[in-house]
Amino acid sequence: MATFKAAYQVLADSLAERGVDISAVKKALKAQWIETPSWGYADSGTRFKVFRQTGAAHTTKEKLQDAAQVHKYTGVAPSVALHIPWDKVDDYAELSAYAASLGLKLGAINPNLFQDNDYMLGSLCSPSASIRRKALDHCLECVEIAKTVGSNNISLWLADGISSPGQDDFRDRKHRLQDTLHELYAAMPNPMRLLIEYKFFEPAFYATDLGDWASSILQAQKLGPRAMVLVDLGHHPLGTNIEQIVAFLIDEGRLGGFHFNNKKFADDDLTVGSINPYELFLIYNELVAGEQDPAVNMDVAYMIDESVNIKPKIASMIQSVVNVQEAYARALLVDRKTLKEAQASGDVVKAEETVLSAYRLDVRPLLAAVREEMGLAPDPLAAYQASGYYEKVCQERAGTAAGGYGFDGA
Ligand code: PSV
Ligand code: MN
Repeated sequence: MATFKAAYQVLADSLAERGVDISAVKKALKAQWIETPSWGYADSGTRFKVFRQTGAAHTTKEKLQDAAQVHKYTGVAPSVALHIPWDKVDDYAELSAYAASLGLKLGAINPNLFQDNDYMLGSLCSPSASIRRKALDHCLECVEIAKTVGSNNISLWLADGISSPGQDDFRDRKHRLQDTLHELYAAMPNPMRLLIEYKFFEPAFYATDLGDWASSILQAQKLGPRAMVLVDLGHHPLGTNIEQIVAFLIDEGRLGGFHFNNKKFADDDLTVGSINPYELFLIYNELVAGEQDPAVNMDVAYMIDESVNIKPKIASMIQSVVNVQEAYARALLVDRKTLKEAQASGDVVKAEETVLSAYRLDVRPLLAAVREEMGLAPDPLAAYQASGYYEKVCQERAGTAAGGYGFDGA
């Protein structure tokens, strides 16, 4: 990174030649906001094994301390999502003040509807009215927590589904969900939003109640304008064109949230951009196209939802944030005028080359220059690794009780 200034000048000159307003690009990059998840700092793994890491966070306050490191070195990760009850505390106002003392805000509140034995047949879709009530009460508890900590997002991943054909009636379940979500939505004060996440598989073996973006948007449209769809990159069948889903959701005014991660096979929760950076860029290409369209109104909560199993958590989170920044920077540099002209004239090669040439740009010197203007080190990962924080917490946390992600049997 020592030489980033010379490389930045070359890039800046070529962009200026193209008529790019570099200060506007830098302004957008400085305003980027990427939330990180409390659970991404704790031990996690698969149902087969959760490997314990000495440096991983055990308590919610430790998770916040680690998240503060990610923000300290990247400057664009100022909020942290909570998962309840993994992050249950007696005093949420005190937790919020603690977060503020670290320079953080508390972000999306995630109810947990998947780790209670009562939910074997479902939570908000359960055939049992009393279990639906229990699940709903937990969601309402999360609304109260959101009010206390000043969060405007309830992020709902519904693990409900059925595991054998014939087990339950699809349409009855859909109606039960409509009713329970209706009550939840009614309890959410404006401007609080319900972000409805979908996932096509897991944990049910046969069908999932919110398995795709269609099932999420249908519910959102029935609820009202503050019910939106949340796209988690790991929740689609292989081969799905996620950028097209993103474009459609933007067009419908229903893209409310993002969970960035990457997958090779399924919901692997890998470091963002580690497997398919081109897909990430193409998604950002749609996001920027929406942002720059005066006819479009976008309010998207961008979050990382990763749970790497063997890499150190903070370092991976910094890699993810940086990869998201790079995807955004490249998408901001797509020559949209040329792209539109090529699309209109049917020049397929030129259109593709226009997109690809932005993807091929090395935007690291640009981001280094942006960070320098923000008073940050040009290379966040190197700066964090040189800080000695990880070695310090490894010593401090060695031998403390394992906790965190909440998988039992680990
Ligand atoms: C489910 O796979 C998910 O993506 C949801 O967002 C959960 O809340 C999160 O992961 C943590 O398990
Ligand atoms: Mn998710």
